[in-house]
Amino acid sequence: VRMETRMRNAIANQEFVLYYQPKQDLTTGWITGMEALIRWPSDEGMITPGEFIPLAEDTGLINPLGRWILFQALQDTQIASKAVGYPLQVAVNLSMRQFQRPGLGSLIQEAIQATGIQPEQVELEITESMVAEEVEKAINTMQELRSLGVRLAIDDFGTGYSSMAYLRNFPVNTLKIDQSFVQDLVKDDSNTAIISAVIGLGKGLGMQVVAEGVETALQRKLLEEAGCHVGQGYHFSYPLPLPQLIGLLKDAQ
Ligand code: G
Ligand code: G
Ligand code: MN
Ligand code: NA
Repeated sequence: VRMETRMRNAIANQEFVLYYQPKQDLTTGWITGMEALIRWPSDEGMITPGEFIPLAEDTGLINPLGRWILFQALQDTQIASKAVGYPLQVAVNLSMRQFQRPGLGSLIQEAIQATGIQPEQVELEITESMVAEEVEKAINTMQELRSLGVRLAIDDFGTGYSSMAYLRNFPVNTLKIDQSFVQDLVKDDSNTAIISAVIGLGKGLGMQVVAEGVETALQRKLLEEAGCHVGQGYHFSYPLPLPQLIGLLKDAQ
């Protein structure tokens, strides 16, 4: 069967699953929220989003799938927040096509109302390449989203088109430093110049700075010393199904 048909059926049959990777405040050690990462369990094992998100984009299936992701992520966050007794933040990745589609604001508004989540608990992740094409239009969309009270993050920062000059015009709350920068932090004497500069850039613009792909205690330590606010990566936890995430959050309390 064609992949497209399989995907269409999988959406209808709710075969997709959201995993959640915790984010830790590096100063307090508290888990303040998590990023939703989609998974597709199949007979041949997990199909990764790297394999099906591009196809979902090309076929337009990202629209029904993206809608499901938003509603599910916000609902799961409500469940997890109630289980632990404090409001968690959830970061949801948007794809290019979702970001460019008219009506995204209404969709997000609808998901907020349906789940009763506070808008400030929701962070939408976009990438540099999504805003590079038509910058003015992208800024308008970002402003519309911010007016709903949700947060915005630039994901994979440092890998895309260098929109550095535009960055200060983007109404974004968070800068997520790409994991390639974090992976360069390998030795005690390793040069932290680049990552320190990126952290300084984000902080200078008043953004929360999140480091992705933190895999070791040393990386965590160097990031904290460089003033990074939040860490995410295998050092803290792999992405987990909701029940395991709730278990981890409860153990951490
Ligand atoms: O979790 P990781 O391998 O599995 O994710 C691979 C890529 O897929 C990343 O670039 C990530 O941003 C993207 N991705 C993961 N989940 C989602 C999602 O729910 N929506 C979109 N648009 N992209 C996602
Ligand atoms: O593009 P985006 O940043 O949304 O996707 C994050 C990707 O990084 C996902 O595929 C996720 O599973 C993966 N990931 C999360 N933590 C780590 C980590 O510590 N190391 C590596 N190599 N990948 C990670
Ligand atoms: Mn992301
Ligand atoms: Na990223």
